[in-house]
Amino acid sequence: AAFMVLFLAACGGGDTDTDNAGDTGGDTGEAKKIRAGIGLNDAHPQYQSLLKFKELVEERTNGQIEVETYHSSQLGDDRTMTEALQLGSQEVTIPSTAPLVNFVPEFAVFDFPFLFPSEEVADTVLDGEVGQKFLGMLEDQNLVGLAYWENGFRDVTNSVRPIATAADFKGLKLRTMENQVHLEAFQALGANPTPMAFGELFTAMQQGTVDGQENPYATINLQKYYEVQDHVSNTHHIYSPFVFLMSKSFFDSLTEEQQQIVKDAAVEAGQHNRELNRKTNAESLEALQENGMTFTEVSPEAHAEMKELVQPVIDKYADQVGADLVQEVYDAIEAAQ
Ligand code: KDG
Repeated sequence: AAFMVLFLAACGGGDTDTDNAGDTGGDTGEAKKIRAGIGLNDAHPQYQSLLKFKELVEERTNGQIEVETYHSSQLGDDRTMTEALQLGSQEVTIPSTAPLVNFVPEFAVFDFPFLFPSEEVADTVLDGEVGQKFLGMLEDQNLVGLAYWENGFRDVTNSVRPIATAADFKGLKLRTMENQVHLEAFQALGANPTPMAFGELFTAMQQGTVDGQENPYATINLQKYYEVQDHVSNTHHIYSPFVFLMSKSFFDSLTEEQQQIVKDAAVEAGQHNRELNRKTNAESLEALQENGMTFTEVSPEAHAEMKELVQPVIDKYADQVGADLVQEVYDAIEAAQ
């Protein structure tokens, strides 16, 4: 019932508002509103998990905090939404860590190709001391990192040729996220990459501005990229974390109890997100083939060659991140295995 009242209130149902005020505790003060936006569409596990966050927060605050959810870049892309959080004109977004490097350069370590060997190791490292240290770095940027969610291992698709080895990248126009490590890594593989916001990607592939892109299987399937792409390979070149971000000025305006509620809800909805995401990713490769894409397996030897080609890019950015911090991440990965 509380949900309905909020929904009606959000739709401008002024009359129903007062009728049901008692249900939400709405007469004890004005509800605070969280506008939460993401780039992926409403079929994606990220959005489904954002709905879980909404449910937990509205229930636990008895409607004192209302969550409005937006998908498909309705409020902007990862970068512009993060800027809106800094300005206080939006409260929540859940970007990939890659575009966050434009705000906190140290996050670039998570863009090192082939860094995490598995999702489980990523969970341990990100939820552990090192991962939390990176979240702490967001504060200076007027951002609060409440939890890591999962985007997942990324795989390349394109409409020119199947990719089995590094040589197959030659000359391919690939869209990358807005991140220098990704850009240079694909250049090192021989591709011709272009950074672009997620919301522009489908049209860019449709119009042939780019030949391909890279994203987890779930995204490729749920965003219907198979309509404009022919080939998919298990390049698994990068594990992409999401960060659940809140505007710091908004977070600071909450009571301590409310801060704890939003933090717990972000973590719990994040657990749900990881489970759902893994299940969806596992099911999506088959779905992609049913939807007409050819699947090409990258051999361990071909993976090793790709790794060798991108190593100079990793070395270059290890300097930027700082050798000690990079070592901390490597040690945590080692310890988690
Ligand atoms: O909602 C998340 C998206 O905005 C984005 O992070 C998805 O991986 C992504 C990409 O390729 O931009």
